[in-house]
Amino acid sequence: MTSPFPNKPEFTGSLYEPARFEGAVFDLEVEGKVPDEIDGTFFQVAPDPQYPPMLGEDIFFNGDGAISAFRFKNGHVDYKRRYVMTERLKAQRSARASLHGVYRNPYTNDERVRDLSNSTANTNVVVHHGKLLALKEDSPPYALDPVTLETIGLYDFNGQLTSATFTAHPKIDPETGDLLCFGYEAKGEATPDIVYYEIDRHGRMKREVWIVAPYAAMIHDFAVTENYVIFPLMPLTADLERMKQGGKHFQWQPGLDQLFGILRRDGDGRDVRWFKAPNGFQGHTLNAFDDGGKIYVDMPVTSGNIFYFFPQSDGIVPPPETLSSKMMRWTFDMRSKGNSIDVQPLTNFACEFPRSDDRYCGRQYRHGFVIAMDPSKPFDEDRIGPRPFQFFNQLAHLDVTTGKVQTWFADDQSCFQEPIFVPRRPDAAEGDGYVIGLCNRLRERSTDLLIMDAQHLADGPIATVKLPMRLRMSLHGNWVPGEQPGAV
Ligand code: V55
Ligand code: FE
Repeated sequence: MTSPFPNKPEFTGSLYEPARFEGAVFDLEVEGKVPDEIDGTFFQVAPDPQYPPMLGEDIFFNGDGAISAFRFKNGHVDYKRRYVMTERLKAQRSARASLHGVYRNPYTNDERVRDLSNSTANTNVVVHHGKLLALKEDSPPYALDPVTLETIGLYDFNGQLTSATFTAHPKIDPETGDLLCFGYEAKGEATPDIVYYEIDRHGRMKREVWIVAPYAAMIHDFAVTENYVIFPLMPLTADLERMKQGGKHFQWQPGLDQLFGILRRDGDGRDVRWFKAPNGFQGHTLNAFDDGGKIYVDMPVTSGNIFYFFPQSDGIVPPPETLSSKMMRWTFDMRSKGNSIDVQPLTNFACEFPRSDDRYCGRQYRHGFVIAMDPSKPFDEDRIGPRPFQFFNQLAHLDVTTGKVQTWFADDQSCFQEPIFVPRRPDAAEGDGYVIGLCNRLRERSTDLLIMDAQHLADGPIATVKLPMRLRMSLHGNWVPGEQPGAV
């Protein structure tokens, strides 16, 4: 590589300096004891730029997807990491330079990649019908071999995918194993079209429903209950003219409401209703369920734009410390005629990257796990520098039925990445099991994988799995039980 990464927060510090390696470590070092009953693989993905940005600057969301796989067996953990060999990464490697411009603006890319997929495959990884799918919401998935992490290629479900895009936040129906998923900007850049799909455990398309949103805007995560689909339309709009002029894909709109498009799963989409709440930033879904008449969606919300890299039209972004953020329960009354939403807080603190026991996805549930930020806790700013973007210094367990919260704070240098919940056994009670997640030691510039008893987070980790290298900040991942991930 003939030039260094920019000296900017997106590329520096122990959380954001690119890691860039691929490789494997057999039998990671463990402090404490990894329970023998944890048997399966934790897959997750990080944006990790292969090359310094062509335009001299870039956002975290535009890094090339690098997948980590932690294989648990008999108290041992083996590790493997490989990049998704996307069309764009292959082109960059042969040019030995970045060829890509502004995030999700193909008009700013080098001519040499004009006809290639723009996907970085950097946001989430799920296993379904035997394939590891690496997801980015601007494109169809990339399929990989779940054992070797070898990239097979762009995957359109054998021709069944009719949309240009596919979400990074599909759900798996716990009863049927169906993949519940969608695309937004589904007819191409900045289109207001949305498609909802249900794909069965063998990869066959079962349901396809198209709707049109009031305007083109980001729908990052969504929710599915037994009877309904809920699309949170964020006040981050997309505009083709702006893109053609070299501008950003998304722009924050402080004058727009938060919208939620709701349709019946078994309908044709003509029943879609758009509920609204005052301007705010919808985060990731913890879980959701319905009781026939009312729908409950648990999701953190922030009072303003937390994506500082997608400012409003006058360039303004609110300083993060002026924003407030909480986990909220959004209740939609489908029997009402109006379009208002009842919103009640479930926490009094800021949290994100929420996870629940996936066996209860879309069903009435009790246990939630999040990473949280307590600004009153000590932080070694003298040696580390200011807290980086997406800094979370606590792990928390929420009982959404009682409001009880258990937290764990490590120390003045540690921060957490998104955890997963792993049931103790396939038939264990809801929330009985382990919370597993990466923890970055910012002063030591190292990364550990922590294993916690899900019901006793406050006791701290029961095992600390030491990685001999630092991992960059990642996004999402999932647990796949058993020896052969993806066996159908
Ligand atoms: C998000 C992340 C993305 C993206 C769009 O966290 C939204 C939200 C990693 O990329 O492209
Ligand atoms: Fe996400």
